[in-house]
Amino acid sequence: MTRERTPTFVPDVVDAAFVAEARDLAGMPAPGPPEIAISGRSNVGKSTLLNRLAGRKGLARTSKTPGRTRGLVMFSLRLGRAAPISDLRLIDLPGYGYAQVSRSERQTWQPLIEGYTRVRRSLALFVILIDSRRGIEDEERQLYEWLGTEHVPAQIVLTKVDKLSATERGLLRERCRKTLGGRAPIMISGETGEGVPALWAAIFEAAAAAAAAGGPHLAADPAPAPRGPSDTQDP
Ligand SMILES: Nc1nc2c(ncn2[C@@H]2O[C@H](COP(=O)(O)OP(=O)(O)OP(=O)(O)O)[C@@H](O)[C@H]2O)c(=O)[nH]1
Ligand SMILES: [Mg+2]
Repeated sequence: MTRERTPTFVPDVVDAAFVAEARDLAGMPAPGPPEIAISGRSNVGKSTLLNRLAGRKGLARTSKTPGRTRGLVMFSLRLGRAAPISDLRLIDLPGYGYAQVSRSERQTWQPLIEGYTRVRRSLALFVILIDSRRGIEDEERQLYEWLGTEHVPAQIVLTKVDKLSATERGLLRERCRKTLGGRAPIMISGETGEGVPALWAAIFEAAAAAAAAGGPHLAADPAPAPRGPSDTQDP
């Protein structure tokens, strides 16, 4: 079953600030407001989308050079009174699948992403960005399934849809539904802002669900590391 979400609105972001960049789990700030993690391949548009959500062009660094975000970069947002929540955090995750990032560096940040995802009690929604021109590949499918086994709420977002025709969008949406099931993917352009209200709706829904559940997702015991998406992410 797929569910369409009615686009609501784009909240006023009254304050947006860099909090920290963590290169390991010990470097993460203490949990606070609900966290929305933004993941995806290098160059998919994570930082651009984060800036769009924050309503600030230069908050997260964007680049034509893939693989620039190396740590886990956290920003805090304070929302205007019309929004259902007042505070949240956005996490810009390092991009995967970029061959030029050295192996040793990959070995550092893949456990970082997995560790963060599994133990972070304040993680409310894990957003997987997919370039709409590439479509879903094995990495995304495995990541999505792994998040399911970890009980982490996930949302697929197709980026750069400004580059697709209406026909291409229709075909892609159908393909995603068939391949992934679950929630309908959200089609977004970080450049034009198209689809951003639907993502806000998903964020508010996830934050409300996390609050109703008494906090975050039910993270599994962090001790023994299971097979994670890193097993398959090397290009
Ligand atoms: N046309 C179009 N271009 C986009 C969109 N989003 C991002 N871009 C462009 O894609 C490139 C990469 O964007 P980033 O936001 O830096 O991508 P990223 O996923 O943060 O990349 P890494 O941090 O290197 O993993 C930049 O040149 C952006 O201008 C979009 O929605 N539409
Ligand atoms: Mg980036």
